[in-house]
Amino acid sequence: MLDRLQELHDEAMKKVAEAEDLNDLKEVRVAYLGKKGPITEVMKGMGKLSAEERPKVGQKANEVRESVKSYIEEKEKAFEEAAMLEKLKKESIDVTLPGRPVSKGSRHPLTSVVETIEDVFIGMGFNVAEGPEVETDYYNFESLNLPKHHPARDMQDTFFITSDLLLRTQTSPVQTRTMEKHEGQGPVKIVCPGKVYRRDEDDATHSHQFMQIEGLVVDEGIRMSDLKGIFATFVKQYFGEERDIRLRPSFFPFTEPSAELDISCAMCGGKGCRTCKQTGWIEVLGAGMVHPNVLKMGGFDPDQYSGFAFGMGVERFAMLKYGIDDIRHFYTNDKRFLNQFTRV
Ligand code: 2NL
Repeated sequence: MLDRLQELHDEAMKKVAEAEDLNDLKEVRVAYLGKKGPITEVMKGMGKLSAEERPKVGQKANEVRESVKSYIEEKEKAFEEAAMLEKLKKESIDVTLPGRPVSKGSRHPLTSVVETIEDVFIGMGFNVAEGPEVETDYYNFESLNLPKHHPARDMQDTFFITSDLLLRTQTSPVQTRTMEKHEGQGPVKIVCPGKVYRRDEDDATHSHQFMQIEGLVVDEGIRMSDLKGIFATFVKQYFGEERDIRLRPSFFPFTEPSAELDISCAMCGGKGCRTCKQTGWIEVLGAGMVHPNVLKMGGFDPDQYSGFAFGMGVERFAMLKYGIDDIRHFYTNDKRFLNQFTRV
């Protein structure tokens, strides 16, 4: 029996030595050390042995098992290490390879125009205020002297959400909200940039959603000449020193008197051309003295306070400054368009 065990040992050791991978080792383990293996088989016959021989065979069997087992484990470890090394080699990263270039984004032209305009007004002591795009009928219309069924509401076709909620048609509601916060105490000096919405057919010069900047100054003794002075400074800083301005009478329900601001045409220097339709002037914004009703609803006493307000379309300013011929370029995100503004 001892000889048989030694024979099995040598056989198993040879197979382990010949094993080429983990799978081969598993087969040897199952074949020789498993419950149905020959060593177990030999040990089952131990009952027939004498009391003297039994422990010897038992010891030998254990020795054989241990020896085979530790050889298998040793080789398993070696295979695993080799596999790991192979894997590390395969997955190693060449840190000296040049990186792939990441294309840099840039400010959207509308964003940079808004920021430029904001900066000019901040330089004249204005604060920047923002507010919600979903507004109530009260803030968008009523507080601006546009009661329900007023015909001038039709000037701004509106996206209604409910009978009382709507997408703001101008950023003026931010201004009436700011007036309320001042609780009748001047001065108020703000510009309000933001998206506004109107039910319009989109074409080269109209969009149902666009950017607006409105401004509001309320204090004691504010006059039309203050408005004109602020505009003269603004236009020269934004469009260039050589630009002239003029005011033309106009109408808005929230201002009285109201005016339209023109700037002298840069294309022809005021002589008249296609861009200015032969007038030498280009209309850029609407403005006026804040209507007493609007001051009152904003919490200001119109006998003590007066103010001026204005509103401009940001797209129009960007189009005039950069010679863009179609408003839709701002929203279609064509990189050939956007890439031209990486440095503004
Ligand atoms: C335009 C003209 C304008 C205003 C907006 C305003 C705001 C308050 C009070 C009075 Cl809180 N007025 N805003 C005034 C005049 C004109 O916008 O053509 N916008 C595109």
